[in-house]
Amino acid sequence: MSKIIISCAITGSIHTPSMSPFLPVTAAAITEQAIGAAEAGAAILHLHAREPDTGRPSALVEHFMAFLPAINAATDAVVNLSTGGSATMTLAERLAGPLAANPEMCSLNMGTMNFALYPMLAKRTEWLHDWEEPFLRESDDLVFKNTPKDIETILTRLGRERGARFEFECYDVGHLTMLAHFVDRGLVTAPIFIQFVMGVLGGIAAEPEHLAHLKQTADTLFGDDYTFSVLAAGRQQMAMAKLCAAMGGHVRVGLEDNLYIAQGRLAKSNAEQVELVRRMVEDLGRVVATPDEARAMLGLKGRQEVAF
Ligand code: KMH
Ligand code: ZN
Repeated sequence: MSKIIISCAITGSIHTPSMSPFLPVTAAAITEQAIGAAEAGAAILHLHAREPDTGRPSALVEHFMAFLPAINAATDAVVNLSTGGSATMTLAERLAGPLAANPEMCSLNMGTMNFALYPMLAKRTEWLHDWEEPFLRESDDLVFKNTPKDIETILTRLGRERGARFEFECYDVGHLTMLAHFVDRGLVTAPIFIQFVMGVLGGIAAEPEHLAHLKQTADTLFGDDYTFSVLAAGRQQMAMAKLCAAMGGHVRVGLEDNLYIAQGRLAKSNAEQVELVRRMVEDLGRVVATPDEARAMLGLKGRQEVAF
């Protein structure tokens, strides 16, 4: 089996500050936790930006630039910026940070979908900030827009024009067909890095039989041209990571996807999750890839090409 790439998604735009005191939202906290995750073994850092005083998801370039240089100075980890941002943002807003920062990697979401966050309302009634409750409640009538035109725009402006390569986030089997369509159009080239995103309400559930089906479908569509990873949102995060590692895949952890380290126990940092998944995959006999080994496996352009 290949060396295993551990990705860590540091803060995201799904969880809100009231859900965990350990969710990093300031530039200093995002920086500190990204460095800690890299030191624990994460080869790829997946990053969103937030408004420092309220923790609200932000599309502002200044909020990305408040932490990117410090992270880049302190680690050689691959920086992977979100083009998903938040489902509340326009595509132009979602692309502002990545276009300015010119990262080695970006996420790319392979289909329009529901992205239901409102079930998390059931867990609390008190909120630190006014934006949190409506942000979650209004997700019942929100479309996370990723049309073929949007996908082509991202592939062109960040891929062809700036040399970024992608974490193709596939939340369902049909997203794999869409990805194959863009391979057929010549807009996606090997090595193809597919992130099976499981457990989001609006996408495929985080169940072993679905992971097996996703992999079997990807094997048929992409053969030796792809490599796969899994992220499971919520309580299935570590179980699905372990299963995926046993299947020869890569893994993603981080507080973007799950706030807990065990049932009922909040993770105190992203590094805590990286340390746990590292122990798990090494117990399975997998060897963790360094950032440069990940660059070689994924065909990345190198740190010298970024703009931060
Ligand atoms: N925050 C979600 C709306 C990505 O980073 O591209 C989508 C997301 C995936 O986080
Ligand atoms: Zn993300």
